[in-house]
Amino acid sequence: MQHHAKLQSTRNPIGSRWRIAGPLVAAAWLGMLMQSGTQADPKRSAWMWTQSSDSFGAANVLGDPAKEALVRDRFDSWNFDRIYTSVGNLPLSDPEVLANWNATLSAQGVRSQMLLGANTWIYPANRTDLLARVQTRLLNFNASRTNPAERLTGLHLDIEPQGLTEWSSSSAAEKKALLYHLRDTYADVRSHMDQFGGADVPIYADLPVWFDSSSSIGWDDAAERDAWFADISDSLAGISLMAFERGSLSSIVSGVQWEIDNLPIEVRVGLNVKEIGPGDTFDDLAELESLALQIEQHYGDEIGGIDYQPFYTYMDVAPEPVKNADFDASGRVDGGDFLIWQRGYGIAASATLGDGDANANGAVNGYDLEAWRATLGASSIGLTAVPEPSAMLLQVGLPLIALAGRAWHVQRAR
Ligand SMILES: [Ca+2]
Ligand SMILES: [Ca+2]
Repeated sequence: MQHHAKLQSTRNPIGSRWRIAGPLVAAAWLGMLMQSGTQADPKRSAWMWTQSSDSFGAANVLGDPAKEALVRDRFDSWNFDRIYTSVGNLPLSDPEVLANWNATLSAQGVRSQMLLGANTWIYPANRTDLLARVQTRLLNFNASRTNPAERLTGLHLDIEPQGLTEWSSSSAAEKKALLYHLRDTYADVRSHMDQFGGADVPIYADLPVWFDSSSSIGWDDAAERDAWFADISDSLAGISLMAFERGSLSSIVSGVQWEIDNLPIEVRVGLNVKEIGPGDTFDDLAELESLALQIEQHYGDEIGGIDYQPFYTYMDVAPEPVKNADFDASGRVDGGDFLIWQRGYGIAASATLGDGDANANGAVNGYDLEAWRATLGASSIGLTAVPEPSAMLLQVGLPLIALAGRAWHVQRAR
C-alpha cells in the first residue's frame, strides 16, 4: 500500500500545493490544460541490454566516457526520464563506473533502473539465485554509495513465463500456475528488498498485454484475474506492457486499456524497434514514431511513457537529433541567442525554439547551451530547420503557454 501512495503522489504533482499557490499555479494549470490537446512533452525510456555484439549495448557504453556522453545527449533530445540498464557484474567489478553512470543520469533527471531478466527465475528452486543477485548487485551497491545520486533508483524485472520453452505446450491450468509463480517471485523480491535495505527502491516489471485475457490464461473468472493483478500491484510500482506486433493505435488500445483502467500502479507502453522492415509490424522508423505519438496523445498522463525495445537498435536506426540554436531566428547564432537561452534556462516543459530550446525536447537546459556553443558564429542557413508549430498556435497559444510554463517552473522550483 505504501508503494501505491508514493506512486500517486509522484503522478499528481499538484497535490496540496494547489490550495495555497494562487494565481501562479492557476496560470500554469491553464497552460497545462491548453497543452493537453496538443503534443505534451512525452517521457520515454528503453531497455538497455548488455548486448556486447552491438556498439550501443550497455557492455560497450558504460565506462566509455565519449559514448556515455553521446547517449546522455540522446536521452535529453528524446525526453527519456529513465533507462533500464543491464549492468551485469559492474556493481561488483567496477562500481565506480556504475556510480558515475547513475549520477550523471540523475543530474539530467533520468532515473537509472537495474534491469534483470531470466525467465526461469519464476521457479521457486531458482529464487535463492535471484535474491542473491538483488542483494549483491543492487542492495549492497546502493548501501555502499553515500551520495544518493550514485545509487540505482529501481529494479526492473523482465521475467517472462511466456518465453519459457514449456509455455506453448502447457495447458491453461499449467499456464495459470506459471503466472502464480511469477506473482510469488515479485512478492519475494519485494519482501527481500523491504527487509534488507531496499524498502525505498521501487520494482517495475515487463508483462505482455494479454495476461488479463481469460482465453489466453484460463482465469476461472474475472475475480481470479483481478486478484492476481491486485497481488502483483502490491509488489510493483509499475509495469511496462510489451505491446509488440501491434501496429495501430486501436490494436494497442485493445491490448493495454484494461491494465490502464484497473491497475493502481504506473503503466507504460513498450514498442519493439526490431519490428521494422518489409512485411514486419512497421515499414520504417517513422511509422513506429508516429504510433508512439498517437499513443501519447491518446493517453496523456494516463500512461507513464513509451519504452523502446531495445535501446541499441533504436540508437542504430534513429536519426541524429536536429539542433538549432538560432533562437531569435536572426539568421545567425550569436550573443543574442545566448541571452534568450539564459532567460529560458530551467523551463522544464513546453519550451519552444524562441525560449532557447535547441533540440526541441520542450526543456531549456545545458544541452541547449551546448548546441549554441557548438554552432556559435554559424549562419542558420545550412542548419536544418526544426518543424514550426501551426501559425495560429504561434500567435494565440504559445505566449500564454510559455508564460505559464515559466510560472510553473518557478513554482515547482520552490
Ligand atoms: Ca540568432
Ligand atoms: Ca532542450
